[in-house]
Amino acid sequence: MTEPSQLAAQWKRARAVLPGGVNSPVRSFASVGGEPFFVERGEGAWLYDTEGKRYIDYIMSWGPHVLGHAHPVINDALRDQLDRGTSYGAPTLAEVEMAERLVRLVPGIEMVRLVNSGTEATMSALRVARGFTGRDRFLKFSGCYHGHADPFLVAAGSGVATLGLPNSPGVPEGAVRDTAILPFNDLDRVTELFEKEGDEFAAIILEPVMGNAGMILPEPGFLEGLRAITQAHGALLIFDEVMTGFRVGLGGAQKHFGVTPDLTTLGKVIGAGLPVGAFGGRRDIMEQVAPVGPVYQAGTLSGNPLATAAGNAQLAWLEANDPYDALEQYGTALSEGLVEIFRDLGVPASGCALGSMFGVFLHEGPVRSFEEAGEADLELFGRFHRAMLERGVFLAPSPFEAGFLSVRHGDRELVLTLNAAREAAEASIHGAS
Ligand code: HOZ
Repeated sequence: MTEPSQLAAQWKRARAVLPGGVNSPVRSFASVGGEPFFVERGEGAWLYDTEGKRYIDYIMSWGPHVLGHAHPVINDALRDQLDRGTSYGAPTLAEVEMAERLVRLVPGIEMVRLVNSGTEATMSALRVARGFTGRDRFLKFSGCYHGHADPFLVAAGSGVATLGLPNSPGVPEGAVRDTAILPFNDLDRVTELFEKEGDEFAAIILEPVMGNAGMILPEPGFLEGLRAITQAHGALLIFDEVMTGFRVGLGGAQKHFGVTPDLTTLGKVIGAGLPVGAFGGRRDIMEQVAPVGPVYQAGTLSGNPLATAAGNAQLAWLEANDPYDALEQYGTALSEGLVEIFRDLGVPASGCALGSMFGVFLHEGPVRSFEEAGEADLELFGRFHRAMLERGVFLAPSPFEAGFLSVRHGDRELVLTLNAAREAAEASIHGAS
């Protein structure tokens, strides 16, 4: 048990050597206020802090733990690999196994390259799209986050939006000169842009379900429309499924919505908590990647044995058990419950759930874009977040994030969460904590 004074001292120690005391900005609680806790351990649906307090976790390391924290299947796979070494810088059959599984399950992937993070996956996919088409420009949608590589750091949702940063200093103008931005779900604007300048575009990249601006679903026809527009103009369609891959269902959002992109990026979820990412797609495009083709991409730790061991174990479990309907039932009950609690108290709210992801906006809805997400009551969300934390529920510390479930979230966690939410909503609306 850590004394409060000890916790303050630990934060001081952290802030002295890490910017903001953290290694990724959104962890700092900058937009919701209050102090983060230090994690001591995770088990199933729960996190335990260094003060001995526990929380129902709806972040799940921002996606990876579909099986919950410290699942025996993952731990056994890691232990088995540990005894055989942690990195070789040489090929393994576990990489081939993971690639085969991704090719089998994700409709748009015929060939794949494993990397170390979602950021690496998206920056590499963009390079491949540019190399393949011989064009430089690409379109992204405001609020879609594609990692922190320079060309994507415009209207990037997630951490930058959380901190109120429109763009990041340090990104040269030249790096974003070829980045076009439009609002999500606005097919007319995309059509208009591509009618004028479509033959300059290498790609359209998007999160098929936005998860870095809160959770926003594509409207019927949006993904299909983007598929038709890119095909008509010789541009590639890239689905960034770093969040949605193996989260909304086994084949990702592309399988769920029946729209197949040319390239797909995957990330943390395929590593079950170990650092990993992947980009893959049509064979003719992926054959542009070195050493088969001229588009360079490399990494000492790519396809790391621990990451592939954990990832293969999680993906095999998911393929064998297909838990997504049950997860979606929980997510629907949770998002509908939260919306009802706020509406009963006179606060506009809306939400959705798909597979193992869910989201709630303090906005009457429907929320169709990042612009509309910004109209939600962000201050009330901050107070609600703190009140939930006091009651042992850990929501993402930003209104611009989706929530993540695991197969270890059950009826008990749902009831505890909604009971806490009733109290927390009342307290946050009426100013008490
Ligand atoms: N993209 C994730 C959340 N939006 C990453 C979490 C982080 O930024 O630390």
